[in-house]
Amino acid sequence: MKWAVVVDSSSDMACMKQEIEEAANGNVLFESVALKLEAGEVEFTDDETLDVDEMISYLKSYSGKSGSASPSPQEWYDAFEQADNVIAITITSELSGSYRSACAAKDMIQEDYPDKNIFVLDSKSTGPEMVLLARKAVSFALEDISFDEMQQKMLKYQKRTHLIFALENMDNLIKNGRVNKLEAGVAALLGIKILARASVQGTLEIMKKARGKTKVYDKMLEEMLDYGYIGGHVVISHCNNEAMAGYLRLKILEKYPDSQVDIIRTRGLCSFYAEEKGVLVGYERIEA
Ligand code: X90
Repeated sequence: MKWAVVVDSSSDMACMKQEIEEAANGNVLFESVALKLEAGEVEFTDDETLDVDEMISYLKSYSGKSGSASPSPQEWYDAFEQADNVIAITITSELSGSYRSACAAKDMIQEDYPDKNIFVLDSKSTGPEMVLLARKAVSFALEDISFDEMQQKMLKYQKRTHLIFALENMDNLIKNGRVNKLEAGVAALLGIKILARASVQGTLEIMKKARGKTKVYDKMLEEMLDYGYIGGHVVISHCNNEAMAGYLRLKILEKYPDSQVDIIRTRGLCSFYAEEKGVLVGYERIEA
């Protein structure tokens, strides 16, 4: 196998292996490497076998300490070993050790297999923006481009992809130190939704706070348009919020009827941090 595209499970892609490999006619290998969620003695592995609803209801009934863990270098290594050319796409290195783990795995592989090429891309983001990046990497791999071209093209494409999200609850982000407590604090008040985005550096940047059922999603679309969205691909990932994901999709299609808007469900990691009703949107901007 010439190319492998490997993501971590923060991309919500753990169940997409078959679909992606079939669409690529078996010419590209796809793997998702799992992060883990821990609640006391119980551990959830964010792979294709995880029952996300069961995890969410367990966490609802559990009041102790909970957290997450990035994949080990060995887990990345096992995926990297399967191809000659590999592109790995990780959750932002600002919030997780996943990128560092993948880089350690790359060093191990290059000791053992000096001829393999591994490119580890820090998405500076997560969730649906990683879906856009991974899909693009698969399509470049099918063009049979060189390893250097893959790196250049992906870094160029990454400049055009973006992540914006609306959250109703930031408890797990705050408790695990992934967001500034003072900044987020007011979100704890009932009925307030937070609009935030992945900053250029890959940190969580709070933009607005809004009340009301649809207001935050209207603002989200306004921000997307301000930021250069003119009808490219959009991937919406939601945690039990089909209604608002659908609402947003409709609004985008009203404005740009030809755009492709896919809706997927958050899996383990993003369900844990984005929490019930969280909606994450990855989109493409105009060419810089
Ligand atoms: O290594 C680990 O334990 C994983 C830690 C991940 C922490 C943040 C996950 C966020 C998931 C919620 C909002 C998106 C924030 C993106 C900012 C760049 C989804």
